[in-house]
Amino acid sequence: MKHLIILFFTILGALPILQAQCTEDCVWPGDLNANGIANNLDILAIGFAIDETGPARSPANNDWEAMEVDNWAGSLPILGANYKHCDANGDGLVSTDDQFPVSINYNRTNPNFTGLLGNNLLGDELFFVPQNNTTSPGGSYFIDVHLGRSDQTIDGIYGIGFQVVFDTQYVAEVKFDFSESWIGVDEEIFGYGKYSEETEHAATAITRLDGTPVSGFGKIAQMEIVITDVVLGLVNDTTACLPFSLQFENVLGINEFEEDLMIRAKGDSLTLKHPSQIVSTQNLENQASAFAIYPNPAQDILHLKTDQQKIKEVVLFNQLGQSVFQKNIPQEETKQQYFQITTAQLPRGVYFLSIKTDATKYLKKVVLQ
Ligand SMILES: [Ca+2]
Ligand SMILES: [Ca+2]
Repeated sequence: MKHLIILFFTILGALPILQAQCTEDCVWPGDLNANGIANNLDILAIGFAIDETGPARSPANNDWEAMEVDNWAGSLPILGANYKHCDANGDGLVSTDDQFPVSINYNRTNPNFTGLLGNNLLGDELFFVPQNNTTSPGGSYFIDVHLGRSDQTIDGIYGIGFQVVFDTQYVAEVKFDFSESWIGVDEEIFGYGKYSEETEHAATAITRLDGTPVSGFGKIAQMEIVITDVVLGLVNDTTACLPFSLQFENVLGINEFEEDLMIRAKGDSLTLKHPSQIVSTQNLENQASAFAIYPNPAQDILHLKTDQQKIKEVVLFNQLGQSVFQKNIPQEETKQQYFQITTAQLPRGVYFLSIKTDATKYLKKVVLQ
């Protein structure tokens, strides 16, 4: 009898959760525009469907599979996807939270996929304005992305998405900042950024949320591309330089009717250098005056102190570009204006101290003796 009971519950446990088999116009969590792929351009759909409500999905999980959902009242103006697709997380409401299934299922495709949306047109409407053309291992490029020029304004844009392609072997992280964007500020817009090594590109999308397009020119976002601590080709060679090129791909700028504005884009090329070149070629000594780094030369302990800025990250690397010490400082900690590194165990010689604060980033040559 005991065995029969165990058998009964074993069979019960193996039964799949009953769910209607989807055969037509199925929802795939993260493919908001129903073109067969989850990617950054799906975020543009949120600009049209925001605050729409309809039947929730059951189960409301994020598994990349065809799910049955009853149709909602509206649909995307041109792509035609019913708004049920825009409710990517299945809670019955379209909100900016529907970005999360896009990130979870990023770049996944289903049998409906026939090709990427967006253009690769060449021109100078969308372009990079690097704030620093040169950086080194462990450093960052800060790159403003501009759309339109004073003599070539962009008229009636509602949303834009694009991918940025570069050599991902050098890149540790990419961050996007939308706080200064002529497309809109604060609650007027929603900005999305995505980077992971597997995607082999950084992707972003910005959409307005109020149904009203804007016209203008200038900065729409800033990208920070963080370079890995060690770059092969710069190790052991203080004179080496490597090109770091950036290209736009799959650009889609749309108006409030979802019509393609055929935005033309232009890439750029930056330079990666050995850290010692950065120190010698840029006047970072002046910048570093906001810091007290002492003693230098140092023996057992190196002290850092700032006047006002809060220290976020400290990395010490050797002349080979190898990180020998790294510390991220949680922002809730209060003593961020003072930090010390124990250097007693390190070989004597020249090092480079990289300090990131809430305001900027510094690189300082230090000597251990
Ligand atoms: Ca899609
Ligand atoms: Ca939702």
